[in-house]
Amino acid sequence: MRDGENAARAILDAGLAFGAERPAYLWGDAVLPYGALDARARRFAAFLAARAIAPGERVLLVLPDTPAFAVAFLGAMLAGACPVPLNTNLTTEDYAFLRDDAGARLVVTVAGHTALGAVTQDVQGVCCNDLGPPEIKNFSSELAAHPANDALPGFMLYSSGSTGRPKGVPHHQRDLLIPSATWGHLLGLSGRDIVFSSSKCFFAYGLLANLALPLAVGASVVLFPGKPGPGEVFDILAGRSPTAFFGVPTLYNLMIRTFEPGLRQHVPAICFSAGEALPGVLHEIWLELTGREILDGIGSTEAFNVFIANSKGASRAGFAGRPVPGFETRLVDDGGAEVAPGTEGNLLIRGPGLCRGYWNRPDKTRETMLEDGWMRTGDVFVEKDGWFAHLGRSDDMLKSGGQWVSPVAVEEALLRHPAVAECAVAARRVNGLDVVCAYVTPVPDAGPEKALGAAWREFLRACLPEHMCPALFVCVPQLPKTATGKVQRFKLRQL
Ligand code: 3SK
Repeated sequence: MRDGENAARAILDAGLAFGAERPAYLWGDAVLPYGALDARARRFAAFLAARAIAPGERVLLVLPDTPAFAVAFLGAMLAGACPVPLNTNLTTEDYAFLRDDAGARLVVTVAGHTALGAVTQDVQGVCCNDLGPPEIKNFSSELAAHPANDALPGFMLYSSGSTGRPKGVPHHQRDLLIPSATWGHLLGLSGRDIVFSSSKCFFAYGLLANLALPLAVGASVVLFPGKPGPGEVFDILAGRSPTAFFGVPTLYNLMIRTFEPGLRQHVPAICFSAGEALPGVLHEIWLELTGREILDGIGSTEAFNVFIANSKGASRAGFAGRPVPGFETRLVDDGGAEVAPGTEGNLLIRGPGLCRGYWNRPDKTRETMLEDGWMRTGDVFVEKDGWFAHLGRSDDMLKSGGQWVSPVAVEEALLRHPAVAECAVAARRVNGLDVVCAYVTPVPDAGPEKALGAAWREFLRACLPEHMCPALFVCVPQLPKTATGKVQRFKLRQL
């Protein structure tokens, strides 16, 4: 990309190079071709300029997954403004907080949405239908793309983390183009692909899968405005024949539990998983049922990319994969010293497109963004022969008998028991001491909790060292999860 080149212009041009008629977005029975996406985004840019939205100004997007999201996101970037996609399921107070934190004067949403409660005398609201604000259809003006400027935020996402208030993660405009040249290249995505992601556009993973990766190569994207359950995903796989599916471990687990042999033919060649460590057992069962690998990987909002991933034909169950070409990795102890090979350590990464600092949070920036371009990911990994196994978030690691226990490793073993539908492992305080506790959702009609606990204890003793075996088993009807499907282990610790 040339210096100063507008990244939204570049990504639209990349898609348009395959022909204006090629479908960019498919949703319901409708299709939005690349040519129409481009025209709408340019009109949206002019529409923002007419509302005196300045370069670098944050524009909140509270939009479900329909083409209106892409029109508003790319249109705002074409105008040089900074789109800020937000979770569509927040409260009015949350939107007011984020509006003030981002210093936004414009909220783009849909009619009747709670986010309209954040509109004030000084903050405008714009309502969209599936294709963007109805006004832009007849908007006569179109804006030439505003040059990119690294001194201004190009787009910004909010990272909620497990606790504390959300942090704005600003990215330069050009960071939008890096994932396609790195992770997308590893996946081998091309203009022939049709992608579908269960993760929503307002999350980094969803924005990558629904916009940054596919548009850069002229692929088509199937959008689903709600939160798809396993049945809806299978309907889309059967009805739209995507060639690449981006999901999360919880959803793959549900899909495995409801899988029917007739669905095998509809499973795409690329099945990717991120958001949480994929238990190796899910990879193995999926491969057996569908004949397809699940490519696990790990990314972050701060990286706006996946930086460790498995690749097609060379995946390993139980491993997040190898560093994506372009990224460097280091595993360090709490003092920052490199750990010995085969020892667990905190993962640091360095590579193109990482966030340079949080929005108005110098304290958090200092903790996370280190010298020489290295960034703390907050994840603990162990490396074996170049392959990285994810042991959990550093906050979730627990100590038992003076030794570190990876909740991910215990969950992986327990999930292999036939009476376990889902499980999560966290420390629980008993008589002033932390003990390993497994929270389990049993399969239906699995039997009484006491007998199950005894069976699980015996099962794990046969495959895990003593210090990793949970001292307690607690049955729960469901596990607490974030909107992205990540288990909230900190909530379990509070039970
Ligand atoms: O949610 C995640 O962990 C994630 C995965 C891939 C890319 C980006 C993100 C934030």
